[in-house]
Amino acid sequence: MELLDKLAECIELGKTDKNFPHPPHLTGKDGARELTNQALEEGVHPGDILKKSLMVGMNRIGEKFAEGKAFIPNLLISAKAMYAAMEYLKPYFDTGEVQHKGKMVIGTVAGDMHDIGKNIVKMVLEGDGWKVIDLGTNVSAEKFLEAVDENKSKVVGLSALLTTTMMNMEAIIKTIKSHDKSVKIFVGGAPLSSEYADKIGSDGYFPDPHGFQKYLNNLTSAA
Ligand code: B12
Repeated sequence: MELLDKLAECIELGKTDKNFPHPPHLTGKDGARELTNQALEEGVHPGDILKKSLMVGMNRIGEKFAEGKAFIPNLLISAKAMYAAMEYLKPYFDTGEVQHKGKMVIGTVAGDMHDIGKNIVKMVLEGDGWKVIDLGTNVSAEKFLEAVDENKSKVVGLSALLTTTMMNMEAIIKTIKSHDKSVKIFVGGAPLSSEYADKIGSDGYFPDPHGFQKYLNNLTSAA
């Protein structure tokens, strides 16, 4: 089996490292940590590891969950394996740049605990020289507003993974915009779309961090 396929399987099945006892058929075999390290050593591009392997594994477990073939503990161990792999990728996204291009506030909206995607966006932007103020998960409109004020940030990123919690984005956008119209607010997360982003008054939707990063770099006023 190809290295990236093996790694995707480890994410899907939640095999964090060699010593992790689950799943039984992979006992004693390399896990997400070892395989990510090996892929990097073999010169596989970190972006490819993320897109062609880690996210593939995450999507597979998500599909199984949707079909009733996997359960919450499965999602949790997959998330744990994903984080173990991301630790190895982080230095590659980190340019060590001291001068910040600008700053932004990011968070997963109220009611939502999913943070893997939001953390990837943060990792990519930080690696590109942005200062990212991460408010974590389950973030209320008031908390977003407070952070925008405190940090004098003109850019905000909202993440949501649930069709129920993406509804909370509109109120958050309204709260921030009614306080300061010039703050640009972008949204992302699997259930979002450009149409929905427009409807709730956001300044844009990006399905992945790289398009977002490109766009932000043109927004010089955010610095
Ligand atoms: C892992 C996971 C969990 C973990 C989360 C762990 C964690 N620390 O994040 C746990 C177990 C906690 C969990 C819980 C639940 N989950 Co869940 N979960 C998932 C799963 C499998 C993967 C999500 C993920 O991390 N994807 C990988 C990341 C990298 O992708 P991403 O988040 O989309 O992010 C990318 C882009 O969207 C974008 N992006 C993301 N945010 C932003 C923000 C900005 C500003 C920008 C520009 C871009 C951007 O960039 C990222 C990188 O490319 C998905 C299935 C799936 N395939 O998505 C279900 C899924 C999201 N969960 C689901 C459900 C139902 C739940 C629960 C309600 C289950 C329950 N009955 O309790 C709870 C809800 C808890 C809560 N209140 O939030 C459903 C949602 C259905 C829906 N339509 O609403 C899904 C789709 C599974 C399914 N198919 O049914 N879950």
